[in-house]
Amino acid sequence: MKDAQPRTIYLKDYRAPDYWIDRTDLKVDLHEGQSRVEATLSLRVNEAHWTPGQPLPPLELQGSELVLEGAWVDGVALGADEYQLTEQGLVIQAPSARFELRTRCRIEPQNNTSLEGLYKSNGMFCTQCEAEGFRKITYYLDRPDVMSVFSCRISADQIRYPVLLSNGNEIDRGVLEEGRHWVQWHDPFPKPAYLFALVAGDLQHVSDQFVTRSGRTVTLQLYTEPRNIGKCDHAIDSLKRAMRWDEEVYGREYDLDIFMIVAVDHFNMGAMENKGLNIFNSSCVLASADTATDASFQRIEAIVAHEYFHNWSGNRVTCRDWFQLSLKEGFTVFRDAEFSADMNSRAVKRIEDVSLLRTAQFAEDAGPMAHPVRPDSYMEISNFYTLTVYEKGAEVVRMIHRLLGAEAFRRGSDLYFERHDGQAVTVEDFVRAMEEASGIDLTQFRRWYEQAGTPRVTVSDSYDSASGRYSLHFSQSCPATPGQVSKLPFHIPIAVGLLDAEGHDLLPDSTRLVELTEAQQTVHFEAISERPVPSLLRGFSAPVKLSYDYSDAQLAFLMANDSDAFNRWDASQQLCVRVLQRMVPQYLEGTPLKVDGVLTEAFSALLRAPVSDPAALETMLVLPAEAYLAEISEPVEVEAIHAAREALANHLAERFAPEFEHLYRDSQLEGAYQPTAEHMALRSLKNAALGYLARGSDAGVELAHQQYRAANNMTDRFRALATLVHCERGSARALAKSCLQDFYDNFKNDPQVIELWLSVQASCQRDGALERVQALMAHEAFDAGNPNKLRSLIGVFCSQNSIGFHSGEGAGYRFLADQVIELDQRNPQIASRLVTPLTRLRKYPAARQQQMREQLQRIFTHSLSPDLYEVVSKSLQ
Ligand code: B3K
Ligand code: ZN
Repeated sequence: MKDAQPRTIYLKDYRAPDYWIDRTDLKVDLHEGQSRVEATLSLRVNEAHWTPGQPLPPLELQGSELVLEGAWVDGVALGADEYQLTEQGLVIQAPSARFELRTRCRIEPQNNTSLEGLYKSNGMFCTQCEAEGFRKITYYLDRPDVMSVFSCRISADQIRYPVLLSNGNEIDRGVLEEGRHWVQWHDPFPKPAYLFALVAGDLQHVSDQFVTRSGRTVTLQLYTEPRNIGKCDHAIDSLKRAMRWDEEVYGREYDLDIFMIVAVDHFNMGAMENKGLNIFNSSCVLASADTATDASFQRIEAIVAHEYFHNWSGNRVTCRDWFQLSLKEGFTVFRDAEFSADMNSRAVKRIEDVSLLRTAQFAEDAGPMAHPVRPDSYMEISNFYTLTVYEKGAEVVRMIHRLLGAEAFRRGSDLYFERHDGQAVTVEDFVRAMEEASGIDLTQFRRWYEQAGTPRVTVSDSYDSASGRYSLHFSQSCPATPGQVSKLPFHIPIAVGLLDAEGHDLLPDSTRLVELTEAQQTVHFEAISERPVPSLLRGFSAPVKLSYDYSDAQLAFLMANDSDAFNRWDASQQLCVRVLQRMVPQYLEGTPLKVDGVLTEAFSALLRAPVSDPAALETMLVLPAEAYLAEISEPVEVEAIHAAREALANHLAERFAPEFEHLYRDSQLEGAYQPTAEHMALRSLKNAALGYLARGSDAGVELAHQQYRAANNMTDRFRALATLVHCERGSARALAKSCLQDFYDNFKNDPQVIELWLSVQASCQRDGALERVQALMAHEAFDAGNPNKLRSLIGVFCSQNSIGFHSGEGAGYRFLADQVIELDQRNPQIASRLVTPLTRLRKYPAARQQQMREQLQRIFTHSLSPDLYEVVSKSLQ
């Protein structure tokens, strides 16, 4: 066990820095062996912490894995007794209230496997500084409330690294001896160090332009390795749409003359919003019809927009400290979700986001790492880039939007951006701007930022036909989470509709927003002519678990009639969940699994109605995921859930074979591939139908094979492949094998396609899954140094292949523990993310729980990074 336990940092201990850094001038000299970083910092004491005449506080700079070669104060070299090197960094005594510190350090980016700080990916140099990576580049006040004007001079070999990029504008360049060259960059906007970026490589770029609404021309450039130059158009188009949208919806214009994106193969997450120089995981930016699925086209559009939107929500107005992370992330996810909803199907986007929230964020909220949207403590901040901070944080902003209305929300965001431009601020500043602009009191609402856990809302109703009064009785509670035993009531906006017997809305304007603020609360609706069916939490107006005792027939009624598209989908899911939950005990008792008739009838109505919205229909054909069914079960009966879901899917496949065949035929598209919302919707419906057809008959399997061979785009090809690989029918076996081989042979040089190839195999639940995953780890396509490959294979297996991961008397748990222990030495951030499935141990029956615990304990006997230490220790508590 590790003896030096990482320190816990508390929000309540926040203190402004003792010094500010007005200017940061970097000289980065890149080499294959040792690179050099010279940093000249213009320092100024924080006058709030110092009275003239008193001794100046020591300057404590953070630094990690740096070799200090020299330090100079106001041009004079410091002697060995004039500075201290500590475990955290470098400490010096300030000579005066303002001074200049120059340091020179050696670093070895080529040996930096953590992918944090300055590192190498496929021969190019790149950086990732958020949250605390800049301290691996030079000694610095590496905290977001220290905002500085940066300049950066990069020098490197001219042949290997013809392209040298940093933030802001290129202001000069020149040639040096020995085939080297340099480029000088300057960023006029003060920024925290986490937004610094540097790239050096043999890259090509595509270029475009955007004219802002005030008439300025901005150059847009996307840099990539030459082989990927044909995969840039979609990202550039997405960027232009995002720039226009932010002007129209938020009145925000881009501020520099150039906006650059660089695609990098080795990257710990999706992308990074460095000022003027976004760095992207290749899989989140590169796309072509032949190599990317519709899902990745949409993901790219969303992530490009997300990073772009950070230019205001994150960069111009940044976070005071990392506890405020959701200030930029929750707000920016809300912004990108609304952008995607405007570009595509609003209902489908909402359904996708809510599915993720309910499956994964609710699980996080119920697990050992549960934390508020604004956490109040952490050991390692990298562990807090979570679904809670991002997705629940976005839901919290969405609730503010709903409570205020679009116009007042816009006044609030204008006030926030204008008042805090160039500042590092807090969630409180954001909420206050919203309050001031709207006149709405959000005092109680702030609890959403402070209290962890998913609130439960239980609803019952009563109707008095004599007076025409219909009443909804609400009660709310929130389960205990680590460190928070009891919770106060939340301010919960609940959008309610009431349907008459014909399925029409009874309320004027169709929906009323109920604001729940008490633990128990009753709301009355007057002049209601008949007992209605309530449609609750329309559009998922709050991130809660709501229950109302619907009958199966009422759910089927809502599924067919609700005017709220989200709630039609939700009713279909709830009905499926009910049916599946009744099948779980049948499986455990060994009795035949029975599908209830109401569900069959509801599907019959759904499939026989004319298709008005193919995308929405597709979402209703997708059964609740096993991971979602697991989240709502306690204990999780893995095999029973799987068997029930399979039985239901097979039942629908058999019962509605002709309908699926029609859907399949009617959704065919002619002509060249287009990643438009309309075409994507038809493809997704067609491929959902194909999945059922292949379950239902050998002819369906053959259809999938034909589609695989004839496809003119990656969506159809990959969905056909996935259908074959996941199909339980004997006739699919050989076809799956040959198509997998064919797919590999055709795409082995394309990393993004190989990620799909790995993930489709990792998620295959047939017997022997662990052995297949282990064999793939030895395959030439796998690279344990690349996070995308780790996620596609190990991550997908452990989080999406429940049968494989939980089978073999804990063999899957041992496997994951082995991987995590090894990986922690190289890349702690990824190790600590991959371990997540083991942290859910308390959801499982005793025997499995014990096996999972043993593996967590085994991990804990090793000397761990702070990242993994925090997650494992909290899971074992
Ligand atoms: N802000 C980055 C995430 C950085 C994660 C650091 N471990 C990407 C984003 O959310 O836009
Ligand atoms: Zn973000």
